[in-house]
Amino acid sequence: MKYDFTAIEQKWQDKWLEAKPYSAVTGDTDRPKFFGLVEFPYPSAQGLHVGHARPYTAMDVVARKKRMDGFNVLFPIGYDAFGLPTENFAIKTHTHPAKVTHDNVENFRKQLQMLGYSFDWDREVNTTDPLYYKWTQWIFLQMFKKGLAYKASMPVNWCTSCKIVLANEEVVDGGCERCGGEVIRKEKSQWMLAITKYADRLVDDLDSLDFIDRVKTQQKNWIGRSFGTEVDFKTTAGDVMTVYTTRADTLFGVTYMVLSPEHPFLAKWKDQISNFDAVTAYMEDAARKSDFERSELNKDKSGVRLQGVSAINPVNGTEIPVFVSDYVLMGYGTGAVMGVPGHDQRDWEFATKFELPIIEVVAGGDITKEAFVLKGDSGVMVNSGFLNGMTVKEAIPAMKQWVIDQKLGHEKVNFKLRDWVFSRQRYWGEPIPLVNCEKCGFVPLEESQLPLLLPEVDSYEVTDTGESPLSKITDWVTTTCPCCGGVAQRETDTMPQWAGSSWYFLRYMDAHNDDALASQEALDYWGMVDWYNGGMEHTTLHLLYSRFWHKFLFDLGVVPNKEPYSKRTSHGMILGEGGEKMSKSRGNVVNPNDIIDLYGADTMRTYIMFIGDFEKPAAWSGQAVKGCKRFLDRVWNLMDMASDSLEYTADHEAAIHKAILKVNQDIEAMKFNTAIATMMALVNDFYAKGLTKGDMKALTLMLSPFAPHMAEEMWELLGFAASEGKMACQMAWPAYDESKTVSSTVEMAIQIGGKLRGTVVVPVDSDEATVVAAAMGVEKVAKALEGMQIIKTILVKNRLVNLIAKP
Ligand code: ANZ
Ligand code: ZN
Repeated sequence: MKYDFTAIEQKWQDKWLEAKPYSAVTGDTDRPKFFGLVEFPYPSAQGLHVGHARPYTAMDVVARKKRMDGFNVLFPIGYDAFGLPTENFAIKTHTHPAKVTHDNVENFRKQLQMLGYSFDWDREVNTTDPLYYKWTQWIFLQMFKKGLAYKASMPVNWCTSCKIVLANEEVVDGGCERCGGEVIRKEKSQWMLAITKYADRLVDDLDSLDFIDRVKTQQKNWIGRSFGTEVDFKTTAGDVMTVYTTRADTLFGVTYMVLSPEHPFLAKWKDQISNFDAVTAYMEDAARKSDFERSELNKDKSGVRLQGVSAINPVNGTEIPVFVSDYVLMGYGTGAVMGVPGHDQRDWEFATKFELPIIEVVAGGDITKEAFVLKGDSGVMVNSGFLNGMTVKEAIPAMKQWVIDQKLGHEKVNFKLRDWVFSRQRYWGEPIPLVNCEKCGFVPLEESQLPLLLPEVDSYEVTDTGESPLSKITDWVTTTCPCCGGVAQRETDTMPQWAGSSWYFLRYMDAHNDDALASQEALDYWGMVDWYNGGMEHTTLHLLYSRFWHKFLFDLGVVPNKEPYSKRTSHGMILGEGGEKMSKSRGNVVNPNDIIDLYGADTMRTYIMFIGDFEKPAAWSGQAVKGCKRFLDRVWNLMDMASDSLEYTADHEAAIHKAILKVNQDIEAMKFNTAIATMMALVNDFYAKGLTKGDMKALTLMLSPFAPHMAEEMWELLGFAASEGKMACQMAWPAYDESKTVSSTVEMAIQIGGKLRGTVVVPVDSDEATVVAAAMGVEKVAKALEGMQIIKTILVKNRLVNLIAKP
């Protein structure tokens, strides 16, 4: 019988859609629950690509396995469909973005179903559905009411080609993340979300989560919490210059001070600074550089010394020069720093360039060559008055205390994290449900007015001023104030694409609820996502944003948990043949549809799981795809060879128990490739020694999470569907007997006088007498011992025996 994958896959996909074996049941207390989550796709016009197939197949394997383990599994999918690519495509093709989205979603759904994913299709969500974005708007309103959404005029990143404001994280190497266009700075009034209010909790609560280390580290670095001291320096200009330092211990080593080019003191000191022209010119120069350029290490240091103003080091009364330099950023700390060239590399480079003194205050390095930067706990204080002899670790708090006692400053915690720029001047996003009234200011819509629907427009192009296209629809914009009834204007900015994805996992719990984002029962029952796998590129944006929204909802009492996700893992990228990134221009993009046409979805799934270590990037190989197809063919053909017995073949028993255990553990550990290798070895065994239907049953169940269509078909053909009255996907994971997974014999090395002379197979845990007797039966050993007498035997159980002999 031929393995007709096309017919088989269609047959089972239809059956699954009809019988719904993958439905999650809210409130089922008979089974433990498991909520497995993948990052829902952006439904682009290009369709699903192999980059989706890797994480989706992985979590599908896990979900299928969890069902077999008796869990009530929630494994949902949806579409993150607002955003620029669709809007730009709509502009280009003169099609409404809603229509574009609809068509793309249809295509995505078809592709996802073709891959045999066990999603619960009744819970599908779409962020552009008004019934969905009603709740996105509702959450925003709660944030507004709690003061977490506020308007601020700020220098924003302006993409000159997309004509939109970009969040910092959307600017890559000074260019637009989306179009690569030039990004300049522009003052604009924006809606902001105060994620920084949650910064401490976003760091601290990571400790309780089962996230892979690199995710935790990246989030911590992004939030960038630093514990330091603010210290006041008197200046001859009269004002006190406050600096932020994490190294209060180095105060005796301060030889100069630096103000950021944007620091307000510079303009204020206009009359005291005798070279103000040069300072102004420097400030203008700096304004043209990005923060990224300015803070790069190893870049040539520049600056101007302020003539006529100096500062006093409070620890020793020394008068020190003050500079303006662009390596100090206004957006961090106080926008001013104390220069410690002996122990900060950027300060060292600056001091070297401007020939400023470099003082050693921590012994152990060679400051004539480079700064001696703190590494671990090393270093003892020198040239530092009352700190001398202390370690850096002791000196930091000691100096901090001195500063506090002298009323020269205080402890301070700083963060790198900035508030979230939340408005976009584009059409295809959630309308922000606020109106602006001359009398009342920004007023929230009544909740009963939600969803505030996106109005129809004729053109989606942004205006030249960069206002949203919505601003052109005057009869939509003009409205009445919910507060005073007077004339008011609707907010015309829309939300960023990150909004809808910040809470979508909650909607899956109760996807059609019109009275709440999800019912209390559903929220309580499903609780935290048990396992969320997704891309590393989402670590500092989506993953952080959604943790923030979830914490906010927790504070409101809407959700029962502080954190949304118990466990987070991440997969490596799929590269093209030859190990390069897949891209249209390289012509190395693999389309999953082509693979499905040629070999079937089960081969695609098996290959994408076999391709290599799940956490690492892996290069596509057409050759290896064929190898996986061959493996499935071989499995299929085993059906003809199987004898009728339902027992395991004695020869295979240990191997089958071992394989069941190994595949089980490997799926949990995301070692999908070795799970498949284990089954490949088992299949080889079956070919070598023959097999029973019982052997085949175990193999079919083991393979079913990976190649579900083929497994169902074999299950049926072998008669198990009839005898068990269930589909393979509804069966329990095959049982294994741990005692049978251990072999009963071991191969041991035989040494004579420490030299290897042969090996012998003996029962596990054999004693000395048994091993020696068996060893004597080995011809080479017997020969070597001819005429000799064993005077000592050294036995390493189950590994080796060393015989010491003399004539
Ligand atoms: C003196 C010093 C001596 C420093 C030393 C470091 C090492 P983190 O850990 O990232 O918070 N700094 C402070 N504000 C700055 C700004 N606006 N622009 C550029 N640099 C700034 O870094 C804190 C350290 O970065 C501070 O501690 C300050 O340099 C510098 F051996 O003060 B330090
Ligand atoms: Zn009003």
